[in-house]
Amino acid sequence: MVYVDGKPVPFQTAFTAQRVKEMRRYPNLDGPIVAFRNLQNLKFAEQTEVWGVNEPAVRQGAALVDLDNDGDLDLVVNVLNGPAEVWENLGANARVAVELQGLSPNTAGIGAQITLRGGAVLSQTHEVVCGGQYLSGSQTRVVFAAGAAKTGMALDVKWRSGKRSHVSSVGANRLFGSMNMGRNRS
Ligand SMILES: [Ca+2]
Repeated sequence: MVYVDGKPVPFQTAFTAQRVKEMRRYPNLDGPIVAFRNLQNLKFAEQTEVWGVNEPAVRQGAALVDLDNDGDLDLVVNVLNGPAEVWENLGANARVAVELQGLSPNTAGIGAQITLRGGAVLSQTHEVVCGGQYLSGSQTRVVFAAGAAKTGMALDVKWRSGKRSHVSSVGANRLFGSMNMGRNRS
């Protein structure tokens, strides 16, 4: 029981009344998912309407995951007071995917740095992370843009232990998942 204006009110009633009051004072600020294309010259071009992600809503967390296992990362977004959204990546550009298999307990290779050389740009590096995003966590699979390269790329992995793995003659549109060559420490 709480007291409102000196009168006893059940807690749930008071809480609901306060929430309604706040919602009226601060209405939703709906907006689109703002999307950009990397132009590879340190510039980005907005693609929000082109990619059809301009439906206004209040979205909070977003996670990248290859739901259909076709090698590109799809997008899952939660929506305030609405069903979650799943956005399929329909891009057909060549890519290289990597899924590390570390030793227990860090079986996903969290903290490892993966570098692809010779792809869309001279060098791309991505660190495998677990969580660290607002209200969401993405799949630990890492996807790089291969660009025009069909083969001849190289992958380097710097594990948390400091050990390194190397794969040469990497071809586009492949998933590399067996790189358990370094003991990881969480
Ligand atoms: Ca996909």
